[in-house]
Amino acid sequence: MSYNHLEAEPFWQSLWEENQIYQANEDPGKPKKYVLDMFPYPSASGLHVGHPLGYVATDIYARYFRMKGYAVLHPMGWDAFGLPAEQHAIDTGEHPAKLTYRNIGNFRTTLKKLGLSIDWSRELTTCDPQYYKWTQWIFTKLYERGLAYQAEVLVNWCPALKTVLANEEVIDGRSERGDHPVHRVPMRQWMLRITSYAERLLADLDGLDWPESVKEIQRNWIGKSEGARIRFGVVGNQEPNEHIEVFTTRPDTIFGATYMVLSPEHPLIEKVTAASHSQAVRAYRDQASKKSDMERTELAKTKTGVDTGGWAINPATGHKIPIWTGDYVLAGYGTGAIMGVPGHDERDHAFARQYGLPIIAVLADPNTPGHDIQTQALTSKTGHMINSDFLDGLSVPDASRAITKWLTEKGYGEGCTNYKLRDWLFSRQRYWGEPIPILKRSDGSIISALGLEELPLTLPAVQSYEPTGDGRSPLANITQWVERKDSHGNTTYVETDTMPGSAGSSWYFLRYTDPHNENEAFSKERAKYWMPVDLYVGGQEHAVGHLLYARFWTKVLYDIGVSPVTEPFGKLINQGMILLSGAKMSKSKKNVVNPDDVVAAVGADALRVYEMFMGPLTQSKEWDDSNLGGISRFLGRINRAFTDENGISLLTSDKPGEADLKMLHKTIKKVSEDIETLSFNTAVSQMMIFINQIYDSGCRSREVMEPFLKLLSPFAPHLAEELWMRCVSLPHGNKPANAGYPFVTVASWPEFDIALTVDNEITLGVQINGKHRGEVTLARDADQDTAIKLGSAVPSVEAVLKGLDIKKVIYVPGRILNFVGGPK
Ligand code: ANZ
Repeated sequence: MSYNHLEAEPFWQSLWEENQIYQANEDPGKPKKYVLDMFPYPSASGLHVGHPLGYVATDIYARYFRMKGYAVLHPMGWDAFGLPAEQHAIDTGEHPAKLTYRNIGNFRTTLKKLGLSIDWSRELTTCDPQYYKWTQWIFTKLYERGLAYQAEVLVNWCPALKTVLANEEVIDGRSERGDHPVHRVPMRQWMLRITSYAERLLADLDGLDWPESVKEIQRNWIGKSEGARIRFGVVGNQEPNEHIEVFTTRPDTIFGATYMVLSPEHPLIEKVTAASHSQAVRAYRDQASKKSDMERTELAKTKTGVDTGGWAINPATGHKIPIWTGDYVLAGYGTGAIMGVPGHDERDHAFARQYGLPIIAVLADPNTPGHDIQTQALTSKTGHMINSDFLDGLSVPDASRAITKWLTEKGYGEGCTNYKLRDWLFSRQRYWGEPIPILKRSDGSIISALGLEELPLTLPAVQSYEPTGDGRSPLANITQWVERKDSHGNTTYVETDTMPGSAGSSWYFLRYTDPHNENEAFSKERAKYWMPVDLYVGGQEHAVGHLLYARFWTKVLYDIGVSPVTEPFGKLINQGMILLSGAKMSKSKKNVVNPDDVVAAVGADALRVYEMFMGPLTQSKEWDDSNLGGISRFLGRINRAFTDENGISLLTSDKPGEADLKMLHKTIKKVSEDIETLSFNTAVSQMMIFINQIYDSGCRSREVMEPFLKLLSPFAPHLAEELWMRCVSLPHGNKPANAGYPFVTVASWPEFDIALTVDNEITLGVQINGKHRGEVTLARDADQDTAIKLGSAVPSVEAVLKGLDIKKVIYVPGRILNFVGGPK
C-alpha cells in the first residue's frame, strides 16, 4: 500500500503547523477573506459528523481563496459559558472550568484531525478572563449609554432550574433545557435596550447576503407595525383623568370598538375592577400566570376572559363599553390593552361570541357580498367605512389617516410605530457566566460600572454551585467577593447576577481580528482590515438569538467608535443536518457517528470529500457508510493514477492529448466556480469525471496531472500534499522538512484557458417533423451534409425516416437538426 492515511495525515498536519502556513496576516496589498464558522459550545458529548459539514465547507472556501492569493482569516474558538457545565458542577462538585477545558481539549483534538486550515494562534475561549474582561467592558459601555438598565419585568422563572430564562429558552411554557415548568413572575433584572436599535436592525437586513428565510424570521421577530395609540377614558369613581391606552394597527375601526380587554397583568386592572368582580378577576389572573405567551395567543385556542365590571368611553362614539380582562392580550406587547373590534378582528370576534358582546360592522367590502358579520369577522382591508360617522365612505388608509388626525387634535391619541421586539433580558442567577461588572449600595441602588482597570471581574471559587433559590446567584453567598470597601470605608456590593450564554458570542468575531490585544477589545485598524465576515456558516436555529444579538452589539460598538462596521456578517449560509436513519444525531438517542472513528477508519480526507459529496451544503442528508466507502475508493483511484504500488511517481513529461487538456481546463473552471458558489458536491463530481477520463486515456502528463492536485488540495489536503511531494517536489529535490518547502496547500490556484473549456463537439437533438427522435454527437460547426449523414444514421431516427419521404432539412449548426417530410 503506497498511501497510508494513518501516517500521512498526522505527518502533514504537524508539518503545516510547524510552518504556520495558516496564520492570518494582514497584508494591505492583498484582498482579504474572513471565513468563519459559528464557534461550537464544547459539550461533554463531543462532536458528531454533523459538525464537520460546515467546518469542512468553510475550510475548502478558505483554502481556495488562500491559494488564489487572498489574505485569509479562518479562526476557531469556544462558546464556553453555559448551563450544562454548571449543572455538571452542581451534580459532581467539579469546577465548571475544569469540565469545560477538558471538553475543549477533546473538541480541539477532533478538529485538528480533520486537517482544517485554522489559524490556531487566534483561538479564543469566552470563559477565559482575558476574553471576558472585554465582554464586561462592552457591558460597561452599554450601561454608560443607557443601553443596559435594571427593571422590574415579568420573567420566565423556572423553579426547578432556580433561574430566569430568555423567551427563546422557553418552549410551550417549559424550559428548553430539562423540560421543567416555567412561570411568569415579576423580578428586577438587567435588560439591554435592543429595542432602540429595532429600526436599524430591520433596515440593514436589506443589504445582507443572507438566506431570505433567515432575514424574514428576523423581520417578523422585530415585527414592525404602524398604527396608533388611543386613550379611552375610564368611567366611575376613579381619579378623573384615568384612562386606558391601547395600541391598534386599525384606528379606522374605532367606531366598531364595542369593548376593551386588558391583559391580566395590566397595572390598571385593580383600579377598574368593580368590587363585585374582584374575586373572579383575581382567580383569572392566577390561572393566566401559568400559561406561556404562545399558548395564550394561539389562534385556534378558545379565548377566555372575565368581565371586570368596569366601563370605559369610546372616544369616537362617546358610548360606554365594558372593560374585560383576557389572556389573549399580552402584557408585553403594545400597551398591554386593546380595543375589541369583533367585526374585523378574528380573535376579538371569537372573544365577543364567547361572551355575547356586540359585533358591529364598520367596513363594507364589495368583494365579499353577503358577508355576515355575526358569524365571521371581515378582515379584508378593501372597501369603504360604514357606521362610522365622519369616516363613512372612506377607504381604510384614508380613514386611518383621518381618525388619527382627529384623535390627535382632540388629545385622545397619536399615530405610532410599534415593534414586537422586546428588550433583551440580560441577567442570569447563575454561576457559570460573566459577572456583571456593576457596583451597588446595600439598598441595591447602583453606584457605577467598574472601570477598565478593575476588569476582569473574575469569578471567585465557590463551595456550592446551587443557586440560592431566592432568585439570587450562588455568587451572592461569597461575602468576601461581593463586599468591597470604598475609599470612605463604606461597604459597597458587587452585582451577583451573571450574563447569559449569548453575551460572549455577540462580539467574538471582532476579537478574532486581534485576539491577544491587552489594551483594547481589538484594534480598530485590524478589525477594519478583516471585517465584515465574508462567509459565516452555522445552524438555522440561531436566526433570532445569536444573529440578532451579534448585529446589535456590532452596531453599538460602531456607535461608540470601536467597530469599523455596522454589520458583522456579510454572507450567511445555514448548513443542513446530517441524519442517521432519518433522525438528527444525538448522543442521548445513541445515534451518533463519531468523526474520530471515521478518521481512524478511512481518513480525514475521505470524511471531508464524502461530506461535501453528500449533496448541497444547505440541505439535510442521510449518513451512508457505503457511500463513504465509495469516496474512500475514489481517493485510492486518485492515488493509483499518480503513483505505483511503491509510491513512485507515474507522471511523465509527455504532451497531453487535446481531450485530456480540455478535461483539465473544464475541471479547473468548474471546481473554481463551484467553490465560489459553495456547490461542493458538483465540484467533487467534476473531479470524478476528470479521474475517469485519465484512466480512459492513460494520460499521466505532468501538464494535466499537477494542476489537478491543486484542485484536489482544498478537499483532500493530505492526499494532495502527499502526491505533490512524491510526484512534484521530491523529484525536484525538495525535502518536506526543509524551510521554505513548497506545500501544495499554499501553491497558487491554477488558471483555466477559456478556449480550452468549450467543446468543439456537441450533442444535438434530432427531430423529425419537429418531434425529438434521438441525439447525435458532431462537430459544433459541422456542415449540413455531414449533419444529415450522421443524424439519419442514429438508429432511432433511421427507423422513422424509413417510412418517410423527406422534403426538407432544417439545420442550424450547433442548434437544430429537423427532418421534414410526409409518408412515402
Ligand atoms: C383593533 C383592531 C381592529 C386590531 C382590527 C386589529 C384588527 P400587529 O399587527 O401584530 O402589531 N393587539 C394590540 N396589542 C395587543 C396585545 N398586547 N396583545 C394581543 N393583541 C394586541 O397587531 C396589532 C393588533 O393586535 C392591534 O390592532 C390589536 O388589535 C392587537 F380590525 O386593534 B387591533
